Amino acid sequence: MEFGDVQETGEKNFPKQDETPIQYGTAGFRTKGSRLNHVIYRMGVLAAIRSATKSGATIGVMITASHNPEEDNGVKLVDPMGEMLGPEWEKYATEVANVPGSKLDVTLQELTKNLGVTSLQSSRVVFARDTRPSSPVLAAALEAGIKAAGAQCQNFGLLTTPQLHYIVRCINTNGQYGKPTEEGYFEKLSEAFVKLRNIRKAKKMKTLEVYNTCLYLDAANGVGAGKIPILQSKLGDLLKISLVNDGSGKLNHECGADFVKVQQKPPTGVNMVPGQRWASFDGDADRIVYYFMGVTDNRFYLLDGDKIATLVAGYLKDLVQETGLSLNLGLVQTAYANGSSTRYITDQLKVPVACVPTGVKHLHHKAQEFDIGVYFEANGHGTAIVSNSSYNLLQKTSQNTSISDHQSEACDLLLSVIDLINQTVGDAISDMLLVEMILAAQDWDVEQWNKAYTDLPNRQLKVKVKDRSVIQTTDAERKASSPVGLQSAIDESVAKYTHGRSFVRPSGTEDIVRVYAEADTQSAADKLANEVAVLVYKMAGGIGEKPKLH
Ligand code: 16G
Ligand code: MG
Repeated sequence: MEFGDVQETGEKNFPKQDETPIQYGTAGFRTKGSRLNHVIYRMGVLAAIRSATKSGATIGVMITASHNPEEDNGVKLVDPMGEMLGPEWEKYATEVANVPGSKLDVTLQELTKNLGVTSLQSSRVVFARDTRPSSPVLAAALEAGIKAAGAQCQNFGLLTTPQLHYIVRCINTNGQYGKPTEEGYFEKLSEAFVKLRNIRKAKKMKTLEVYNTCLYLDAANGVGAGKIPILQSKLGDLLKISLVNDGSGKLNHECGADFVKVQQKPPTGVNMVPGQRWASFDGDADRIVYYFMGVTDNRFYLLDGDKIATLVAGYLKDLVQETGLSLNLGLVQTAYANGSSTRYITDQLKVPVACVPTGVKHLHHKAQEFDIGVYFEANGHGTAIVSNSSYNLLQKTSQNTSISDHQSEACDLLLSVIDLINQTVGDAISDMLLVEMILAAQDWDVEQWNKAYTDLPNRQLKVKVKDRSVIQTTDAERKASSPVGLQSAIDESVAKYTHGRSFVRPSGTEDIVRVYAEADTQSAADKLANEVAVLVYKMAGGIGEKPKLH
């Protein structure tokens, strides 16, 4: 097919800025915002092609670099059901982003020929952006790309990443999943939340002390911050949110879910009082972690993705049981899941656990194997998904007059819980409401929630190497298959520590190798992490300063 003036406009207005190759990684392209003009223009064209291969279904494009520093930016494509771009297309995205400007036309022609695409007239692309200073300019580049390709486009302005995923799914299900607007998103979530909270009130169960206190929320100065007042206006007194890092400060700077999780401390500058319930979003609000300061010991406690996963899985398991239906529920984690959480899920909750490589696409994919699949990365990205057949069965059963009231109520309750969940992708706002609802349902405060199990102390380190691809992994990243000898050396180190566990993997987002270690004490975990970092440095071509043993 012909690409009109796509190449000409690209060369003129969005020329390639440098020759350093850029790759569509685990979460799209991510680098300095100033390098992305041409990449994002071209992704507009690619999204139009993707739409054509999906019979004109709407494709989403989100401009954000999540938890990265403010000067970075990025772009990711959203597939028709609100999932992340099919992994088989990552190579096309990489190719289109990297070809010289003068070869854009021929590259696109070849690609469309191979894909059997002959027209982009009925392609549809919707897009949104986060609050980074570079985002408006990049959004204009994207729009130019979509229009140059001849596709229809709609700009949703400032949205969180999960809101855009939601909207894409609503559009492509003709509104079955909800109304395809930000208003529709808040309506769906808040209606489900209010309903679930009122069911409890009607039953006159215990007073919910936890609800008389407010939730303190660090919004990382990101796009999620601006959404909280909208949510608050819909929830009234059912949940009081006190916002910090509300967008007036620097994005992700010493705040946000990533900072809190990695540093294992509160955002800088906040005044935490023991017993208060705190949560942090990341910059595009697709991750959330909770935390608090112990009332008796003044210590900082983190309730990360693993703790959220166990809370959600435990609650859903009980509810499924009450429905009397035999729906199989499973939980998906990555190697970063704390060993204690995996043990708790297996031994106490008795829910099957699967482990997959890092990256939402792997977790989401695996979770689809269950009737109800809960997935969370330890970093706070996660959600639950329900198969269509299970959803239909629940709907049918809730209206079945020959079952007990208790059973049909449980079905109804579960359907509302499902409405509260953004099934397309991890969503900080939806996860927050889910956690708040479950805490209320259990009459738990954060300390009680935290008591379910005790995290093993752990440590993450980064090692710089010449070429991180020399590290290859297997067994869901839990074992290194290359370089030869590295895994047996890691095994030897691990064997010296009680409850020791460690693995290494090349980062998908930074030019480094990540080391994870856990053990029975913090100093043992630190020491093990250091030992393994030294092994990586020695055996995988470390550069720069050598990691030092504690
Ligand atoms: C990306 C992934 C996240 C993963 C992280 C790992 C998505 C949407 N995001 O942010 O799931 O935990 O990369 O980063 O897939 P790393 O490879 O640098 O450790
Ligand atoms: Mg994010």
